[in-house]
Amino acid sequence: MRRPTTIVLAAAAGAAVLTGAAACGSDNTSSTTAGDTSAATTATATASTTAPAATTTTAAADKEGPVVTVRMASPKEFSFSLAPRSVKAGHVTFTATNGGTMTHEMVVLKTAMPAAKLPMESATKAREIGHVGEIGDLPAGSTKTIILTLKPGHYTVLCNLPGHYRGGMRADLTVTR
Ligand SMILES: [Cu+2]
Repeated sequence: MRRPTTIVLAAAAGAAVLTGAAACGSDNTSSTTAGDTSAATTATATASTTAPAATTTTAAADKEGPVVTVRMASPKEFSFSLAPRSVKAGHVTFTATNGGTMTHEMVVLKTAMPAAKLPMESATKAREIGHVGEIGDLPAGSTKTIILTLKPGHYTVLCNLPGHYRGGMRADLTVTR
């Protein structure tokens, strides 16, 4: 029944990490953390003191994941660019800024189709195959953010307001393991 104080601290830190992981729905993060916590419990007092600090840092970095900056309507009204164009799988934060003079949107599709080759739903809109998330109407001059959980693969990001996809508002995004 005698438990060193450090073990208690390790368990508390582990619980905090699990709570954070549950909030953004990542099974990977929580299972990894559980493994680390039990390992820490059986390890020496010295080892368990360092382990929770490391896992807490990882969970914080995982929470929002890499950030993709989406530049819309700048420098031209139908300009559309992503930076970076390749990110790691998991939670990905999209921050979209509409630098133009009309409303735009940002739709994320998981599809092998290159951004420039989507099938058309009508004369003015692309078909939204593999839709995984979107920022709806984004007024001129505003910025919005969404966090999506993305699996590895090819994605097309576009504005699908009538005529905007054809106008050039589309970009490829690669998600790696
Ligand atoms: Cu648009």
